[in-house]
Amino acid sequence: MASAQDPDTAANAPSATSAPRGLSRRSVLGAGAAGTLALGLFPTASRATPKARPNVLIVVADDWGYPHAGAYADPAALTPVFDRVAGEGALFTHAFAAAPSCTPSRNAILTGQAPHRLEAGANLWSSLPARFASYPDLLEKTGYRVGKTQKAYGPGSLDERPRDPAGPDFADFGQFLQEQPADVPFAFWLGSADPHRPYDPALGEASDIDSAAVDVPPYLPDTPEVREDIVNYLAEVQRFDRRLDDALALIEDRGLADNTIVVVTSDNGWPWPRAKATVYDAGTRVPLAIRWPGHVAPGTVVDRLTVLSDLAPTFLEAAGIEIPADFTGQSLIPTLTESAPPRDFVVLERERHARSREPNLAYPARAVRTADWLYIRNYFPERWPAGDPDLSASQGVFSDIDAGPTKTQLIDRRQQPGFVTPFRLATGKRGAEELYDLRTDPHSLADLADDPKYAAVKAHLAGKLLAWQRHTGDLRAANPRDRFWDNVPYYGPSDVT
Ligand SMILES: [Ca+2]
Repeated sequence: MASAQDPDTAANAPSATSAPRGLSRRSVLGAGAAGTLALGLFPTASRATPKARPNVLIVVADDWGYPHAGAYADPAALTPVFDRVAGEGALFTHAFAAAPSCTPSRNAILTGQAPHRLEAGANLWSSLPARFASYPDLLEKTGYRVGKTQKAYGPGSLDERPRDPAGPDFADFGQFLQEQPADVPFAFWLGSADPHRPYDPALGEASDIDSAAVDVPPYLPDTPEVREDIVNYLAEVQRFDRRLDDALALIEDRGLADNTIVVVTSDNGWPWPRAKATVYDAGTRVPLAIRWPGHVAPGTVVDRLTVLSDLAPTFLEAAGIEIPADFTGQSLIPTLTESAPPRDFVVLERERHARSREPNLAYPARAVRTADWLYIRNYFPERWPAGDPDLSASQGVFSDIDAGPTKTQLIDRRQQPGFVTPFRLATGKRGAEELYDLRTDPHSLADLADDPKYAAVKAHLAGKLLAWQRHTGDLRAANPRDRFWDNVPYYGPSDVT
């Protein structure tokens, strides 16, 4: 068991071990320039009153990856509304989904927990046992009105719960607000299907996005077809951004903007080979902006490592509610309102994504992401990381990669120059450990795990991971090749990725 004396472990440990909150924490840490700005503005748990409690609006894209926004200087993405939210609040440059897959990532956002603590909920198309409370459930108990529209929890079965853990469903945010009482705070989840595949080429053609300007990362072949595929993705990102504009207009027209925390993010990285459903940055690193007038200084840029399980405790603390001691996420309020100490690492993970390996096996992995390094443990390296290559035609191949023009071309031309390496990077088997120096290799292309020069770094990061796993009750700490997630029910169709 890790001890509280171990700063590396405490950096990403359950909130029970973190410093006291509110004014006591501020006095412990001292108030820097940002803290001075915020001092006295944040309603601490002891001072919050029902009327002061902020509304919470989270707007969640589906498969929108970092750095595909204007605020991150992407050369082709057009996201003026996201950029505005970030400029009026905080832009996070190192935010990570807890898992590179819809269901476990959304579960982590909703519960404040690392996916491995959520039993079946670490898998795609799974279930979430009722004993895991969501932040909307906890807010509702203290008087918040909660609701959601479109994709929130899931995909998966809700048979074990009374309703979606994000709250009751509404046709849209406008309908929800029409019924909103004046003196009651709300928490709303605005889900979107953008920019999840499949794409409509007409949307891309109608956009102003320049295919010559798009950034094709080095793990993909740079072809006209891939560029067009990226344009079509960015067109859906742009559509998501317009929808965000509509939501902001609704709260601004009603005079609610000043007391509403607006969070804009995504559930996992973009749906490309060696991206979504991997624990490389392309699968886990996501856009994140948080606007909270009067609490977060405009133009704040947060480089601190952040994981989306941090959002639930953030919302609870903002509402003046005690954060459950077993949350692995950490409230972002100290980061947003004062100078929080650096976080040494975050842990990212995956279990079963699509139905991709007969007989419906997972590809379990855990990753330690520091500012400079990415260390990965693959617990079943004999399995195919992107899915079996030899399934029947009806089920497709490499089914952890979403179907689309890039995947089709990559497979069709896999033996041609320019495609061999991207195909291997996307589909080839991986070692039991991987190690990447992100300072020189931001796309994690050159695995250093077997290089003796890096043995000490690898051992150091492996130690951090194991300590954190023990601290958070990950069954893979004691039994790395446990079969639990291979065997839990899968509720999705067999041919969906
Ligand atoms: Ca997703």
